[in-house]
Amino acid sequence: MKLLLRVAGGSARRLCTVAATRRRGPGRRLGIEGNIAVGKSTFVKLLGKTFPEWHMATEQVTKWQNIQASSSKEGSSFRSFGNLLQMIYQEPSRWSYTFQTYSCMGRLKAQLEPIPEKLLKTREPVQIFERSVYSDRYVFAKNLFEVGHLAEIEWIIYQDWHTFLLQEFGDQIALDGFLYLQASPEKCMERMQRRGRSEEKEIQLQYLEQLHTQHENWLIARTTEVHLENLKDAPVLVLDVNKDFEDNPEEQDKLMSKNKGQE
Ligand code: UDP
Ligand code: D5M
Ligand code: MG
Repeated sequence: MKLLLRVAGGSARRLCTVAATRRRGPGRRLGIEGNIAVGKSTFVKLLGKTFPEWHMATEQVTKWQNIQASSSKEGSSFRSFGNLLQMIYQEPSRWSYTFQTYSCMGRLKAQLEPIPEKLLKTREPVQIFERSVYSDRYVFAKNLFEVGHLAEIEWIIYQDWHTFLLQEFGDQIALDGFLYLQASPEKCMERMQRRGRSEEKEIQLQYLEQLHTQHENWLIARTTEVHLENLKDAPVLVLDVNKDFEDNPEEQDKLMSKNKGQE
């Protein structure tokens, strides 16, 4: 099945159609995937400007940087219990499993959110998710296990509840396809350094290379074993973002009009 992203340029009105529905329910739901600092948030902002009627669910990085109790008692509502993003980079073997439980829960909640009322009124409701419960498992958790930061017992337990939750929620959380922002690990390194998140300052090129390979295996070569039927042939639109697009209208137009649907 083809994922088709068509942007009619020339006039002020742009038209985007994503044809790939297998999921039941109204509208289209797409995941934006890609390596650290490849440009996902920048791309989501650009989509938001181009298609203001679409709904964007951005990654909850600030939540990970400042863990709060969900049911804080009066007076303690702003207490921070730590910076989980910093903790996973400082002591990955200690905090990887904890990180996976928290990030996956957040992504699950985001994917379970009902379609916003105002979106239902549009002709073609589109929801965009910056990363997904799938990249959590098939990119990050898998890699953390392979490099030894998740113990085998943690990986087994993780996969057990991940599969269970995804099967239980089924169509409610399913996505219709993915936009894979692809760039070399070197380019991601450059952008990550430009962004300068303090938690990420020790990240080595090797880690970005590992994550790049995980993305490629999952979304391009399709050699990663996935455990849900609807994920096996999910459509993937690959966008090459090696060239900077952030402040480059010409590159932005190219990206928006690209149609590289894959069977
Ligand atoms: N960026 C850039 N050129 C681009 C896209 C992004 O220099 O064409 C910068 C952006 O300003 C940010 C960094 O790269 O400082 C990472 O981008 P973003 O946060 O969007 O990446 P993400 O981690 O969300 O994929
Ligand atoms: O990703 C945000 C940051 O969070 C980046 O440092 C990667 C990290 N991240 C995101 N998801 C995971 C999981 N599941 N495990 C470990 N680390 C994760 P960015 O690409 O900057 O938007
Ligand atoms: Mg981001």
